[in-house]
Amino acid sequence: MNITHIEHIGIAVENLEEAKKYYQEILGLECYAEEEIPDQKVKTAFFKVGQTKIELLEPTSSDSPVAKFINKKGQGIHHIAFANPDTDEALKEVENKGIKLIDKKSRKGAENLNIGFLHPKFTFGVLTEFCS
Ligand code: CMX
Repeated sequence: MNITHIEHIGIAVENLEEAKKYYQEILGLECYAEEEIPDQKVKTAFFKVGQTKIELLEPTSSDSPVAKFINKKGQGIHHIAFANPDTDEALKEVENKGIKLIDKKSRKGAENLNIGFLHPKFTFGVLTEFCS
């Protein structure tokens, strides 16, 4: 395992435009990209904080994993994403160590990254993503 840094922190929000105002106007961060990811049923907005990004996630449908999360737990930190050189290798490695995966193989996420999720039941309640 060769995790290099926290690539991003995903934050579930009900309304992207409202949440963006807080990051822009109160914290003074710049939203450098917005993207819809139909596969994940979310709209995203990105802010850079050093090497790490904040990824705001608004669900685009009521069966989006993010909509389910908000209904159950409310708005807030949804996942943490660790950068590493090869997501497929990292997924295989943790699976061999007994961690249940959501994604057996990497798929394309925001910013064209190769992403894969680990199940929060096996990661002490934190939905964990690998990305490369
Ligand atoms: N963090 C911590 N725990 C979470 C969670 C999260 N983000 N999302 C769900 N859970 C927990 C639930 O609270 C629930 O716990 P209990 O069994 O104790 O009640 C359990 O996981 C099962 O959750 P559920 O609501 O019943 O929903 P599902 O089983 O349908 O799905 C999960 C759960 C994690 C497999 C699903 O949300 C998933 O596949 N997530 C990964 C994909 C994703 O989140 N994509 C959006 C991000 C987009 C991006 O960044 O690219």
